[in-house]
Amino acid sequence: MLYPIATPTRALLDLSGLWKFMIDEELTPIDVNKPLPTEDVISVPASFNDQTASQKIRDHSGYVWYETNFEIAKPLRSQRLVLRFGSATHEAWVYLNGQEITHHKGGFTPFEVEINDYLQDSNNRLTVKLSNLLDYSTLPVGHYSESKDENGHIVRKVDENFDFFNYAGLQRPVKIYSTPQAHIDDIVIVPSVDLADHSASVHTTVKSSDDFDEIHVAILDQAGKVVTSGTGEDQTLAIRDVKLWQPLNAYLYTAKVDGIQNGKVVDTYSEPFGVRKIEVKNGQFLINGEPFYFKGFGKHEDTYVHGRGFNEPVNVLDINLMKDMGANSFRTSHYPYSEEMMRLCDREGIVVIDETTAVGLMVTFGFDVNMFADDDYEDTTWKELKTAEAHRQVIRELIDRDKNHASVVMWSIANEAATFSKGAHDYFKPLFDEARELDPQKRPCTYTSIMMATPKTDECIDLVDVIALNRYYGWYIGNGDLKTAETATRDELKEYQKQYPDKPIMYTEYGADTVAGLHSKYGEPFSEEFQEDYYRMSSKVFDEIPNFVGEQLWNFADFQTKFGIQRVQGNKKGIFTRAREPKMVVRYLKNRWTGIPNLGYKTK
Ligand code: BDP
Repeated sequence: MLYPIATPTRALLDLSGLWKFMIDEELTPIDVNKPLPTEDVISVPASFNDQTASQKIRDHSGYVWYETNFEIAKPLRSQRLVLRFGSATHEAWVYLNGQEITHHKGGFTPFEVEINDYLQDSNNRLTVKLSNLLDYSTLPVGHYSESKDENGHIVRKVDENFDFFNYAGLQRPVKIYSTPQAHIDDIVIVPSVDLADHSASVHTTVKSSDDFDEIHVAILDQAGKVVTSGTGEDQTLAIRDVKLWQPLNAYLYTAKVDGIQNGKVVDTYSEPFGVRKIEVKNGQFLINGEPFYFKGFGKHEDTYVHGRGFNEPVNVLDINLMKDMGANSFRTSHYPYSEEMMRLCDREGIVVIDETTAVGLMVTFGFDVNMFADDDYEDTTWKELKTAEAHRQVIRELIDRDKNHASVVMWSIANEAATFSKGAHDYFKPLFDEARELDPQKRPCTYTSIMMATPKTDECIDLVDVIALNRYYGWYIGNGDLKTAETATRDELKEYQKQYPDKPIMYTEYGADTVAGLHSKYGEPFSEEFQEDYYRMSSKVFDEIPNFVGEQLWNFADFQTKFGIQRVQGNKKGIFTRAREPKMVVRYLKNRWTGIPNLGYKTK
């Protein structure tokens, strides 16, 4: 799916701003033929939750309504007009002038619909009903329950089966774009690099409305100069003296696609792309033929007031903070991030592990890891969950959206699923097959593994190209005891290395809750000293393991979660606070990471 942009043949309207907003109390039905019965407003794009002084609205589980009015300039009415949501969390029913025009489930991927047939000459009313409900059939996974209040009204409850606040709303840009009737629908770009020859062949496939006489593709360099061009829906173009997209040293070409009718350009679209080669070989993760070392983070889209809403200044700041520390990568834990962030990473040379919304796929998830030691413990996840269809859908939509991004080097199919439990392999095998089949660039695939999934118990390691571990020795296990944690970390990594000598291993989570400003002469847990000691211990072990190809710590910044006795206004494992102030450990990590080359670490 193409990102919406203005081009010489396309106009773009942004519906950001104040929309009418109300929660649905489910007392009287809402009539979509009339304006919403409220004067309250909310800002779009953003989560609705933190824009209110009312706890009832903030914590509402169920349905909410959004409404805006817009005008379309007359000259545009002859064009094909498409309404596009960057996302709508988690399920949306969309009405234009009272008629339902589309429905979408899944809160972190875009969807669009043609609106010409529903438009009025003026004062178009766009109404959106959203649900923030999650259950055993959705991704993310929530425990859903219903009860009745004293008046017999339904009370819905979602207990998140994951460790982040269930922010919802129109969290990403809502836009209308125009195209001519004959239009380009999608562009697929697959570069193959010949490293020895300093050349690349770029395979482009253009999907269109089928009424062009000819499709023309020109590849422009960063200065806008045409380096090669050709004609055809499906073709391979050669680039000599190719400039590679490298980690933290990005070079972007542009594929300028023209749809031609009677010798005239009718539709045109420009897609930026990078040329780079990704391989997993001999226990290493290679970018452009050289071993890459991941330095960076698991993150969240989470900021004050915006909630999980698009916050571009913070995205820019986060990337700058990462680069300043010598970091080169992050994972989009635990859902696809905004398209704007992916485009930013392409430009900045930030390497991304792109994750689906598959989080919470373990029905017994909790912070008490001791329960797993119990002989009677049995995990019944794969008997209970009905997420396979939603999972297939998000894989399809994520790959469709992000397939051309140079920054994306690997897909994470799930976070901390019960891969140790009976039925896991049957569940995951078709999903990995599908991802591999769908990705035109054939990137490696992984899932991030939960602590209970060990070299002994994990049933799905054969499915992954890279072993990605989320580990909390010294925090959830043996809290405060870094000596024992060091041994456990080392023993487990050695075991993985021994059993899977050809698979690269990395940490995709490790960390310790740390209250900014809390200090301890004794290095007690929650202090800034402990956080630093914890990371020093971990780094030491990482450097001993030959196939260890990267460290992405948990978390870039403190973030909001649901309530719980383990959370004090959220998760405090950030190395930055939620306001992006550095904790003490940032100096240590900056020092370490600026000393580790992006390419060739341990081999030079
Ligand atoms: C892991 C999850 C992550 C949590 C983290 C933690 O993948 O979402 O926030 O641990 O407990 O279970 O801090």
